[in-house]
Amino acid sequence: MKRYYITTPIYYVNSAPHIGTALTTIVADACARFHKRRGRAVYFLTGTDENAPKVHRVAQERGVPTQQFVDEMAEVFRNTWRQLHIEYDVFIRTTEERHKRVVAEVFRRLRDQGDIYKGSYQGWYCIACETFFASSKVGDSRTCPDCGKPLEWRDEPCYYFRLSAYESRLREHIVAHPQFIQPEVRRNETLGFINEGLQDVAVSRSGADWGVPVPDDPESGVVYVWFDALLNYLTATGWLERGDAYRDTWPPELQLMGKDILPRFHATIWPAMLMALGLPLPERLYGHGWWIVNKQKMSKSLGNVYAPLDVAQALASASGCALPYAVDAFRYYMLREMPTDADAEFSLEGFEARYNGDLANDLGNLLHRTLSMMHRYFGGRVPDGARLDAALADLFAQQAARTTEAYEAVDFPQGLREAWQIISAVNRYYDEQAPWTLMKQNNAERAGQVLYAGLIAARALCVLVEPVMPRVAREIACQLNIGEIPNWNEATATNAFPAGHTLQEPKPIFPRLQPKSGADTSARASNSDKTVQTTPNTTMQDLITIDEFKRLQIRIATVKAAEPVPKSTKLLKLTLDVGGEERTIVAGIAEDYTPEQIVGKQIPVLVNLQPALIRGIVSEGMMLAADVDGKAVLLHPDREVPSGSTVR
Ligand code: ME8
Repeated sequence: MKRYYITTPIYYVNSAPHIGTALTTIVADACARFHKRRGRAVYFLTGTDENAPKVHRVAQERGVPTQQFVDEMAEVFRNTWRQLHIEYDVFIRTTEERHKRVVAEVFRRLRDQGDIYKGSYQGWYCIACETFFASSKVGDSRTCPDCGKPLEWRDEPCYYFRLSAYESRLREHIVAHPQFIQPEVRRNETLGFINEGLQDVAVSRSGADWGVPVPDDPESGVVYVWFDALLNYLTATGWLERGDAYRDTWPPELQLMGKDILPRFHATIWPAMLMALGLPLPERLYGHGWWIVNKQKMSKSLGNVYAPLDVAQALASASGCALPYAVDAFRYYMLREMPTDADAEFSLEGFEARYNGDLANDLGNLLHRTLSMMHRYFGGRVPDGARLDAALADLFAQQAARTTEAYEAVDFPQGLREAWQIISAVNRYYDEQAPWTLMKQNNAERAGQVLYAGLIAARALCVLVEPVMPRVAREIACQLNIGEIPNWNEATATNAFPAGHTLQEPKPIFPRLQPKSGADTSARASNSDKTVQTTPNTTMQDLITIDEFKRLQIRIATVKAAEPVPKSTKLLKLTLDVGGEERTIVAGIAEDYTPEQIVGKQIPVLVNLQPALIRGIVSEGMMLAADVDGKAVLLHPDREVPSGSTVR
């Protein structure tokens, strides 16, 4: 049976995954899970692009053998994906022998049939983009038209792929298959790119010693990394090795990538290579937009590159949310705010707002308040005669269908908006029907029916969010006590909870993040049975990195002398010994300690604080003490330590 074949790009391993790389992989994982849950056999491929010159260069700069470097980095990618709940079927690495055999074989075949020919190359190369540019495309600045980095001049004999010969066939294919390139904006970009005229592309690099050697002509160096990398999608099917059996996956139904690598590579060179090989083309190429940070492209030099796990971990620490659910919350944010046509701004504030608003207030609260009331009013058992009002049943089914349609179109923001309509409908329904009032009026039967809507809605959400938040979905299924996550097309079944079905005690999945100050604009108006969840007292933006912490130099000082500061009731002037160095500091502890009580004591002091003039005294640091209801309480080492000892 043909498997639904989904791919991500294979990632350059010169640096670790960031939120941009994670976006494509999370989108692919959500698509794979969605199609699996709809009953398709899925084949989900990701991996690493290891033969690139820039990868080799970074390994050399670090003084590590390149093979060792790529081995280590491939592990970093695998670990990151595992921790982000990515469930791929195959992880391919372009340094694998089976892949090198495919590259060599394709190169040979195309050369034998005249689609690859020998010539010479004069032009510019961008190492960052691993892309050749004809002189005519490069301005006087000699910087890359795509990324703006300086270009390298190349003048070398090389092989060319006859891309120009495929120009009209490519155009015809794109025009005849509106599904082939999505979203529409990328299709138009690609047609624009092709209409400028396709040039043959250099597909070998002489003088290079890392990559797949040009077959039968090693003097010509190695195969161009993009020609090599694109073929990973074919290698992973077992083409060359499995006879016709590779067709159980080929061609891919969905190839996902960022917008930068769609028009030039995946929508032109790649299908042209497949046409040259006589292979069917992928059905759909989808190019999402980019995450930008503070309106700028992410870059190491700007220091605005986020590592996905750091973001999830920070949320977990700040909110008290268990890490697997914080990871799912991160996945939710990635997909809810996913840049589709245009680029989108990634921000921690935006993440917090989605977390508090959509997850803690909406989804978490729907489950929590429904289960709480079921326990309070019905001892945690579904009462007799509970059934769903027809209007709600229709609405749930309609929203599930809309979610399905949007997920099918890789439009996760829309799909999630549609699914969340179910939550809003139940919240409105609770407010209108007020089960708490019904209970006071001794109308338990009607109250049970109203709460039954919450159960059906929570179960539907469990199904509809699974592709996006797989661990949260499992937890919802567990609290609803329904065992396995239900099948996709039974998401809104109205008879899912028989009378007497027991429910678990509710446990908050998404503890709220405390707003920094003032009103929390992300929170929705509360209604009467609002769940109270634990509130930590730090928000994510309050968290500092370990590097920021390391800038603080805290040492143990011994207090040599202490005296009151004239005309002040609060301040003491302390003379300290910090590892043989004498320092003076002014400390606000005179109301809590007399000079006699502090002399001889060992205390922690922040020694790299900018000096300050306080009441005419230069204070060269700050002592650290516990603050108990505004009173200072001294901190001491457990035992006497050499003065000047570092605190870390
Ligand atoms: O291009 N926002 O690998 P890569 C969203 N090895 N997506 C982003 C992004 C951002 N800020 N930054 C990068 C390569 N990406 C090649 C692929 S496939 C045969 C070879 C996306 O590691 C980018 O658009 O540079 C691309 O889809 C992916 O990360 C990998 O980028």
